[in-house]
Amino acid sequence: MKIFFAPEQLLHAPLVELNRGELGPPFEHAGRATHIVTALEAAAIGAIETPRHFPESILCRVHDTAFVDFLRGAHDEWRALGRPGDALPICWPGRSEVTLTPPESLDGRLGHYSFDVMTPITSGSWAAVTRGADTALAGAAWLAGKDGGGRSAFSLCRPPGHDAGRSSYGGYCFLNNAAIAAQYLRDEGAERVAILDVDYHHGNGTQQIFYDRDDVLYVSIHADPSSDFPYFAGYRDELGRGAGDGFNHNLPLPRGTAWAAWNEAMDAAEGIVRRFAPEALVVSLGVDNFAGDPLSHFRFKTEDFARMGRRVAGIDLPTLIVFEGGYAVDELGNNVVSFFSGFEG
Ligand code: Q9C
Ligand code: ZN
Repeated sequence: MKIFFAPEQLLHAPLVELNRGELGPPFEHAGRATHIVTALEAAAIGAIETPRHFPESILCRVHDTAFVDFLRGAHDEWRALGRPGDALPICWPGRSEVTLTPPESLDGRLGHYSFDVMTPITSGSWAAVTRGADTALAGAAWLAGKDGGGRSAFSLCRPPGHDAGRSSYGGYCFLNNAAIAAQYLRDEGAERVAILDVDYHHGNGTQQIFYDRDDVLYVSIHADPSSDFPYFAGYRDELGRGAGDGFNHNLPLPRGTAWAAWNEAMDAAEGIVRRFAPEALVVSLGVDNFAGDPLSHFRFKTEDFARMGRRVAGIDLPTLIVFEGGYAVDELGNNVVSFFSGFEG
């Protein structure tokens, strides 16, 4: 397997996370990525390559320029105000008082662009997330035959991306790595690109970015948002809009779902992808379906990720795998290695 990983991604280092009313250690931390790197090396899944730098303008193919500018400067602004620690929002526009203009105040903009309180902007966040995008883009370029090339690649991105929208961040995500990669594949000539999201959580950001489009299909299997994050998107009746009508498919499953029921949902997802006849597939891979995941409520065993990898390989398309969630740190490496043993098996 061709693997891309930029070590600068470790520079995003949140100090605390608000969880169930208490400040505690962040679930999304650099150790997630280092554990996976160690496991991939030990299992000899493939050589790990550092991605090249792509022009920042590529980010704006799927993200709003003002949003990108905000992310770049937010922590410097925070420090310039004499504040310690991580930049966190304190308030959001209420449903009936939405202003579409980002306020001048940093606190106003933190509330304007974020949608939750668990995604702090730290001093190293910008370096990390831009190199995360490079990691995804290097994988896409590999598929597109730009820098050598092949039929599959793994972009080990961290922090994750699929909750970040055109101009919104949250769910530990800042830049939408999978969306940036899918758009790059389009720009390099693929007529249709499918995104299959198998993270435990719905990828509300990816859905939003492509909701009006018929050239990028989004299909997601995830925990029912009526019980789980991101709560406000990911329902079955969200099918796309305008030209995009019929090109967004959500397959929510109840808490407690184990391999057999997930696999049936995968039958449906595969059918939807095949009917679309894409030239490339981007997989948002989360391993938070794992039974031992501290944030999730599915019941995958480590060997079920090999089955998942087998199913993804069976779709038989040029495939870029982009890493998303998974928080059972001690088992993360095993679960990712299991996926690739099935994918390549
Ligand atoms: N404070 C990804 O897995 N919510 N995003 C848990 C605990 C976590 C999920 C609440 C939602 C983030 C990419
Ligand atoms: Zn997740």
